[in-house]
Amino acid sequence: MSRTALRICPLCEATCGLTLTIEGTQVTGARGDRDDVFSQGFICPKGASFGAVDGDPDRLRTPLVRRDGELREATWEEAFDAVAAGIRPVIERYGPNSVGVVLGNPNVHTMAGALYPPVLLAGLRTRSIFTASTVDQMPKHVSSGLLFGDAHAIPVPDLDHTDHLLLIGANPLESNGSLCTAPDFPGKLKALKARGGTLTVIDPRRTRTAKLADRHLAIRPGTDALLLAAMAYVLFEEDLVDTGELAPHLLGLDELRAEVRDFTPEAVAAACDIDAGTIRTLARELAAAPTAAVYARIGSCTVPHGTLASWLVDVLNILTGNLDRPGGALFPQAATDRTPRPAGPSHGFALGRWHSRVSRHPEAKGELPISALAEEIDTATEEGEPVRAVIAVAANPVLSVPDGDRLDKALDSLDFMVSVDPYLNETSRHAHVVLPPPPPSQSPHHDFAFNTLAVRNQVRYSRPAVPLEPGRMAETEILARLILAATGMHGADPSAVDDLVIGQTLGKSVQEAHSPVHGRDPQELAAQLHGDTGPERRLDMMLRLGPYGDGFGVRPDGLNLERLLAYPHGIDLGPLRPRLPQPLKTPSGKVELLPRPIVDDLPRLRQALHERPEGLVLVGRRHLRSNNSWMHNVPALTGGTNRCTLHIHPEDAERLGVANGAPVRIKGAGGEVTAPAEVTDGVRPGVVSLPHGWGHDRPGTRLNHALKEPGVNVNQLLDGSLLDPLSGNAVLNGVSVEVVPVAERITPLT
Ligand SMILES: Nc1nc2c(c(=O)[nH]1)N[C@H]1C(S)=C(S)[C@@H](COP(=O)(O)OP(=O)(O)OC[C@H]3O[C@@H](n4cnc5c(=O)[nH]c(N)nc54)[C@H](O)[C@@H]3O)O[C@H]1N2
Ligand SMILES: Nc1nc2c(c(=O)[nH]1)N[C@H]1C(S)=C(S)[C@@H](COP(=O)(O)OP(=O)(O)OC[C@H]3O[C@@H](n4cnc5c(=O)[nH]c(N)nc54)[C@H](O)[C@@H]3O)O[C@H]1N2
Ligand code: SF4
Ligand SMILES: [Mo]
Repeated sequence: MSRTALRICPLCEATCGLTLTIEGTQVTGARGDRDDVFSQGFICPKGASFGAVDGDPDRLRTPLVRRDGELREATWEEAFDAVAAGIRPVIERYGPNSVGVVLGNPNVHTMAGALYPPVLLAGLRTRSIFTASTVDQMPKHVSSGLLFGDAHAIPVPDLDHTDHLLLIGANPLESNGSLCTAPDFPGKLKALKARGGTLTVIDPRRTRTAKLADRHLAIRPGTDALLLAAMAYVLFEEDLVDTGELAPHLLGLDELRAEVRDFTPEAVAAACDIDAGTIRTLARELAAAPTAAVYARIGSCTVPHGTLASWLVDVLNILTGNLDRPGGALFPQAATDRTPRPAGPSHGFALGRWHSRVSRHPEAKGELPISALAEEIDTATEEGEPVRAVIAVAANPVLSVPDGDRLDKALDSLDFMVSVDPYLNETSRHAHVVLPPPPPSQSPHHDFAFNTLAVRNQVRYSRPAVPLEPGRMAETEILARLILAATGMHGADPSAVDDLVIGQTLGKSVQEAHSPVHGRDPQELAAQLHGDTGPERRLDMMLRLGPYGDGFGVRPDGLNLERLLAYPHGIDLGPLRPRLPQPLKTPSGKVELLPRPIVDDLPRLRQALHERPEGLVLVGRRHLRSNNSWMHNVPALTGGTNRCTLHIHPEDAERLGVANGAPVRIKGAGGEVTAPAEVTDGVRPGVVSLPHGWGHDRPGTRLNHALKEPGVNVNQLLDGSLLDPLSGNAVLNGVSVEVVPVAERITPLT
């Protein structure tokens, strides 16, 4: 007997609604949910393989605990005993900073990852916090923090309504979008063109997205900040600046004009490999479009001037009056956002409140660069204790961050390590305890993070599609128990964690004048919460306090969990709407166009006008059927064009004597790897491209399919020393490499 169940897809940022076919407890099929209020039936090959991802036989079913050097199956009780026994002595002896917390990408794709890590960090009081953000979007957080006073206030392009999209360093036809949650991103780009709009793509590779564009410019990697600064220059010089309704909310426009003075199109052209005339055209088109949005992603963030590029993206949106207006770039308003407070000055955003111990990297958003994780473990200094224990949740830094070989050794040297991970992989194989979450079909889902980045306001919640298998523990409970074990409350009831958060949140809310529950009794409010589990009660609380909420009865037709459950395909909350000045949290209460740290970093960009490394530079790429480092174990998602090959332009291949399909050695500052060359003019001359997340040939893992075609780890080419200084983000794109053909061994004829 088969049945169907609805489930929001957690496999990328697009958050499509799926209709799963379930036989017994197995997911045997997945199709797009046509009635989903947001995705309306869209699905991609990854979503269609949900059942295979979910049912991968290599997923761990029970905890593993290291005994006599070997990871062995254990009970949950034994596992949490081992966690408490492993972490507490380290904290007691060496202090809180000796415990490193490493949070990986899938935390933004699970309810557990949204609700519990903040409690863990608060409980541990460690400053040794490392997340995937510093190999990804930290520059955008920092620029938003500086411009708007809130690192999480990230404007997203109004894809459904814009007339002109300038898309930089992103390839949504493969990635399905990022920091812009939009199911069917490809369809939205086609619709933009169908309604007469224009698409410009800036990317050193001629990607599938670039092929859709009206104009594709193959920029030299790492130089987007120069290009964007020159566009800002042209807007000022040609009197095209028109901030429209934004004007009263802006601070520093004249100072900005002075700061971009050196970045003339003529001055940046040679560095970017884009001619001055074209740069002027880009600026004029942006200004002339009835509405327009500049949107940039990975290729603009994981570079030496990531924060400046991220800042300039919003500067251009502001100078053309496109920030916060329909068709431009707007701030979404999610159902679980905090109760909006009245507009006005706030505390703003601080950077560098403390520094990493070894290389003195400034913190950003409370995090240290994940590139520095290895050295924080393996290097002693006089300042303080190295990291001696690691708690890794949904993270595979051995493959995702620079210099995995060094990290391998560092992790191996720890006193204690626990991984919350469904796989025994390149990173979790170092753990003393592995706590495996259930597969997504057995987990509830709500997109706390992605709804704050969605191109349309909406809210959806899926309960587990399949009941928890016997012997399984929900990831929410795993993390709650982990928090208790790590903070000296081992063995307490895990619901204590949810009750604590609920008590604190309601306690604060009743004291806030702008809260709908101002002056009420927190206990009386807590008693009104609905939900079968702690996390559901927390979701109910957030919905009720949120911008669309029922305010615990104040707005009777407002949102709460019960109402949301009555709409299994979700509730549409309308298109993005102008919100300024309410989201601003700067000390001035305005958009601070020219923050001090930006001014201080601009000389470095001026210097880049004259820099041009000799030789080849490396960029990454993503394949539609991939997801960072953890989907190469699913046969349905591997093979075909999804391969770990080095894309190289025919001119470069010829000059270097590289033949299509032949192995080449690629050398970088952190090491060298060998991969087959794929000669293609899809990448511009002077640039080679190797995808990340590969290199599955390390011993001691359980990834039977991935092992068959392991690929190589591109991040081994990096030594982790190249960072965007303001954000601590790793430089992963535009790094110098050397490529040499490997002399193929000649097999003697017998
Ligand atoms: N060279 C290069 N390197 C890159 C990038 C690049 O473009 N180029 N991209 C960077 C980016 S953007 C990112 S986000 C990072 C990602 O790097 P990571 O944060 O390390 O994320 P993943 O590689 O996706 O690995 C995720 C881990 O979570 C586990 N996992 C999967 N599902 C779940 C779950 O439901 N619960 C739990 N607890 N664990 C789960 C997987 O088994 C895996 O171990 O990589 C970065 N690295
Ligand atoms: N299929 C699939 N989807 C994914 C993921 C995945 O691994 N596979 N990962 C998810 C994650 S964690 C993230 S963060 C998002 C990322 O989503 P996107 O940002 O769309 O990621 P990419 O597809 O890597 O696109 C980055 C593009 O930047 C280009 N580029 C490199 N250097 C530069 C440069 O200096 N300047 C410019 N202008 N362009 C440059 C690259 O050629 C590449 O085409 O994707 C998410 N979705
Ligand atoms: S686009 Fe992303 S969310 Fe949608 S089905 Fe594919 S992987 Fe899932
Ligand atoms: Mo990412």
